Amino acid sequence: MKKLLITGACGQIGSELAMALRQRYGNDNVVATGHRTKPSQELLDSGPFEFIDCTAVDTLEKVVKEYDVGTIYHLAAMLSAVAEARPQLAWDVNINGLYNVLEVARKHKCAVFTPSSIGAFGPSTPHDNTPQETIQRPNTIYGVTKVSGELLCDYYHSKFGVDTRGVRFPGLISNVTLPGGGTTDYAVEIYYEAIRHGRYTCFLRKGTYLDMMYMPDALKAMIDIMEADPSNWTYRNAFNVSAMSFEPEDIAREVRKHIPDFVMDYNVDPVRQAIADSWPNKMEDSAAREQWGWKPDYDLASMTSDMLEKLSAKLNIRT
Ligand code: AKB
Repeated sequence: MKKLLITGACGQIGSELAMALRQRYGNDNVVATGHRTKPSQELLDSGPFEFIDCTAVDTLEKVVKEYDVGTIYHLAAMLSAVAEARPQLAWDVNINGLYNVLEVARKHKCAVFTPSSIGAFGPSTPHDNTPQETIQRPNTIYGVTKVSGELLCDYYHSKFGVDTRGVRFPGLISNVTLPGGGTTDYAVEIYYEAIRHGRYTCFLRKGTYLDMMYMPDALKAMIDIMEADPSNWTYRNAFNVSAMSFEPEDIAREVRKHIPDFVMDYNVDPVRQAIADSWPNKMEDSAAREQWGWKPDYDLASMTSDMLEKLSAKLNIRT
């Protein structure tokens, strides 16, 4: 079997995807790769791990050749808030890194999964039921790299026949690895702080609706889209996938069903608020549902029960 390779395997998505792919395809068939972040012992013990830098193409190509890689899950990228603080670096990592992955895929005939994001939309995009095809004029460097990435992946498919596929992820919520500098991170932090301290100070304003998804559904989307038959697809690299939409008060209310004394207040971060305000409230995802069977399992209530149960066990704190 040709191997699968994950870039960014120590990150929020990659750390869980690596274990899910190893369980599905066999430990030795999944090569986890990272750059600077120290890999977890679980990742090191369960299968191959290599250090690469996606912005240095030879480090990636060497591993692809050595392991006979057939599919690359390219997850190494900077998230919205950290990208806004270092825009030049964000361009280098998010665009030059992707370009290198696509070039290696072209030369070695690999399939490529690349996540886009709700960040590919901007203030002039319709915010409710955001269509699959619509205005994309993001005003963040993160968004600029996401739109460019979607187009670049489409181009590598039509021009060179590279099997590129991808989705536009909402904010992702997980209990394994913390996200690294996104705008939707509040929806992860709230659970940790509710369990640890019974209170949370939210950096987004009350009433800020955003599209969100629980990590098990995101893992399912990434596996399903790469296993699906794409012969009748209309799109390839930027399928809207949606699971739930909520604002900070909704998630606080849900947490209070489990931790009745939970208190939330607000200290708005203007940078992340401006980014959130430019993003959709909820995407319309019928193309993904019709073309490759996308259907999420979790809503806010079921995600909250599972998050609090798993995190209480992980943090060893009873709620
Ligand atoms: C971020 O907040 O930057 C990410 C995203 C929605 O792309 N979670």
